[in-house]
Amino acid sequence: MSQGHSSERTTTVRFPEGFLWGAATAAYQIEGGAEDGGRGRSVWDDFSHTEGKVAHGHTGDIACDHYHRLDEDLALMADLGLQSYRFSISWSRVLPGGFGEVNREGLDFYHRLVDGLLARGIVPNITLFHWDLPSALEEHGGFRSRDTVHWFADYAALIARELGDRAPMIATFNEPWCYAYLGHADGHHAPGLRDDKAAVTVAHHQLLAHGLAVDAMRAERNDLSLGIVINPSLARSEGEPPAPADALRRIDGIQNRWWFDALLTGQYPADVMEGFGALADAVLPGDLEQIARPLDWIGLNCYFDSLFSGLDPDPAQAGAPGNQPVLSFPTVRSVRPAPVRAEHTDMGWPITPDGFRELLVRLHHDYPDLPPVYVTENGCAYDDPVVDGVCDDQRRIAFLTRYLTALRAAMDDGVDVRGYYQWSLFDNFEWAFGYDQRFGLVHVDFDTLTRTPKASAHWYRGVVAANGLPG
Ligand code: IFM
Repeated sequence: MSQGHSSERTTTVRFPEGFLWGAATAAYQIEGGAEDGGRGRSVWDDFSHTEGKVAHGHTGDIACDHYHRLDEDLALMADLGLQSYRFSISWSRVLPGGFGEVNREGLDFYHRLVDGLLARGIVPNITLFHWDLPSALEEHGGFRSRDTVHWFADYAALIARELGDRAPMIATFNEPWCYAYLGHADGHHAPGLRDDKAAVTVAHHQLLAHGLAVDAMRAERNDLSLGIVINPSLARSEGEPPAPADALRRIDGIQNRWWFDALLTGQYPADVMEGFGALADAVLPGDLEQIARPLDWIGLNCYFDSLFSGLDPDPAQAGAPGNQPVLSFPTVRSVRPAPVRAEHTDMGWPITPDGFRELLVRLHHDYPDLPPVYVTENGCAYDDPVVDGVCDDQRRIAFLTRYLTALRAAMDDGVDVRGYYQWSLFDNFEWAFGYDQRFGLVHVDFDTLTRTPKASAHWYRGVVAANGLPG
């Protein structure tokens, strides 16, 4: 890889000294090695091996084969000049049964990863749960069961004990909204349920598990830097008929306020609780106090504004495909996803850097106790081929330029952002989309597993080195 830009280079958008630049991945999306080293199964193994759940029947069995290519991948990270690497731990690799006997071989993989990062001057940023719940726990009711909350805290304590001395930056959950609602309300993700009450229960139990895990980890070590990763998104009306304001407020409550209110104010939003009614029976006295433990930082995964239209009242359109209510939001039945905008990524996601800035500023204003922020994910899917050894993904560079400019503007507006992680380091297993959606800075050929840094990887190396966007 070329040496890129020097830190002396003139930049148009500079970030504060000490700003941390990284890239992120998740265990099931890259590791592979599904059968290796004593790893237990997870709900994503079961889901992806169920016919019809994932595009083309793709699975994470091999993925990027990161489990077997650790040294090559560490060298790649160093070559990219990454200052930090955010990864998740496969719970079932270290605790095949979810609790009880530790799988030393699995744990050793993460020891090697952490040591390998530190040897290259890269700060590890661990996520404990990125959706791959051990199947053994799903058999006990998964996060629908309060028992799992305690097993998660035990698992967190184990990781703090084993890795916390060298990797103190630990997030409990990644995007608990997705695991709750995509996994349990609309069935698009593992474990594939369609049950609103289960979804709300899982939303709550993840937060409770977070709070217990924070205590359990702090009991192991008092020098950890603990956080959680949320995926907030502005809910907006677009198109005709307009989405009713009360539905947008409810969506905002479920996607955004539920998490931030609980974590930072110790209360769930009253309007959301009222809307949920008996769906929220899992919330017991004392839970909110446990959830609202002080945090060292909060991770935000930001991609796009959520755009909705109202349902078309024309009876002829009532059952038409584009007129379906948003199933993954319990009790929201009067809106549908807005038509895909002209300006979108391969995921069909709108490109909304102004919304990104507005969202950050809003969180800063609405939550006086918002801890320092890391943008733990941001990125885009584009399918650009490798031609003569080059993957010229100019659309990704354009996208990132706009989002990083918006991020810097939000910081000028007062938001305390300490770092930014590009999603993702590699093209990888994009959940129900299989390997169709390519988010990586590094292209992966899923036949040969050859890694090819894209143009954006070279560009990002320059951003990191210059601590800002090249002028
Ligand atoms: O790939 C996912 C990741 O696992 C969680 N955040 C969003 C990414 C893109 O969909």
